[in-house]
Amino acid sequence: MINKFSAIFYSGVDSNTSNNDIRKYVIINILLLVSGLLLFFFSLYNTLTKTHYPLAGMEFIASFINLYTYIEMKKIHSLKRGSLISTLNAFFFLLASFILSQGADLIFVWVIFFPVFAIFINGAKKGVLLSFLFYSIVFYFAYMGLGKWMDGLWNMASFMRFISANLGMLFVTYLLERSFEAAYKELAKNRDIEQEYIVALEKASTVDPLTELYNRRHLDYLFNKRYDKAKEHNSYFALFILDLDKFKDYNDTYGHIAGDKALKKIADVLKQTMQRNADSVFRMGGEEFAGLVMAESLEKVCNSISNVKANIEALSIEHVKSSKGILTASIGVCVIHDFSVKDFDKMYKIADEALYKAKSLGRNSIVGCEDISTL
Ligand code: GH3
Ligand code: MG
Ligand code: MG
Repeated sequence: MINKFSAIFYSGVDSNTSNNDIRKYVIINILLLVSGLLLFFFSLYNTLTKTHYPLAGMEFIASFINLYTYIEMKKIHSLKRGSLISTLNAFFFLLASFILSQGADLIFVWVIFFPVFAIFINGAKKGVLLSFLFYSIVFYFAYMGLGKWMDGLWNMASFMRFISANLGMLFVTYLLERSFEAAYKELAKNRDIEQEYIVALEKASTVDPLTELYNRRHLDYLFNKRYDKAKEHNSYFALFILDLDKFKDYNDTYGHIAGDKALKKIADVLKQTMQRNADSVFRMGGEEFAGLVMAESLEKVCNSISNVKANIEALSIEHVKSSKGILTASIGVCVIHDFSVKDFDKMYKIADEALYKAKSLGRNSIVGCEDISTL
């Protein structure tokens, strides 16, 4: 939660803005607001007490640009524009006040802040280049002022001290920025890794690893969505449970690995057959699958489910212990057309009972498709 005080320099940037950009954004705001206010104060001071009009006028203009950009940044969050305006502003204002003041009242010490802003806002490389450009002008004028500034007290020793202080600040700021950049890069890398984990976890929590069908947990979620959609379109809505016949025998005869392969093939058939609703087939566990079907007539619901059974048969997976000699499935269905009660458990129970009936009727059959249930 952002409190009012910290929001002065930070206000709602995009949630996918990088940490490094957020830092820049905050520094730009600090520069714009603080220097905007300071400049305003200086321009008043210079007008009222010093009658140093050119400087005062310049300060007033700079103050206006700073404060205007500060307010605008809160609305449009344009880092590019903010960086450009604040950097140009710092560059020209500091330079102009440095040159115009001619060493008076030590106004020129403010130039020591240039690298702090230039580097933090524009990054290490660009910031250092800008600082060098800035300081070559500054040092030139400082050199030209030798023996003249400060009533002639400005000498070679003060010039050298001035240079070392500024370059010292530049160097320290550069090192700081490089450290920040390295740290933020590391953070961004970690964020990417976390993102990958989240995607993998999301998948793991909804998808069955063997068949890549959605799992039981996801059925609960999708049931609600599909139910609402069917209700909206006043369609026929079915939940079916599909259980492979004599699959224990299949495993015992052909081995567990062959069993897994068969499960994958069946899953692929389910996906293909139900393509129109590809995300509506699920592996419930073991050799049991489920599906959600939505269609405008009962006939279409039944056709769709019959196709599933027929396509499994068409695979012709050998199963010597089954009565047909191939792997088959039994399917129990619950169809509704009255949407006054939303009850997954009840639909599941009806479909499960139908499945039990299909098994007891000799397997390889569909039960419940012709009857419309009320919940
Ligand atoms: P029914 O026709 O009555 O459904 O008989 P069934 O043998 O299919 O039923 P049962 O529930 O007794 O057996 C299910 C078998 O499915 C037990 C187990 O060997 C097998 N099975 C369950 N999960 C897996 C799996 O992930 N891989 C493999 N290969 N087999 C599995
Ligand atoms: Mg079975
Ligand atoms: Mg079973």
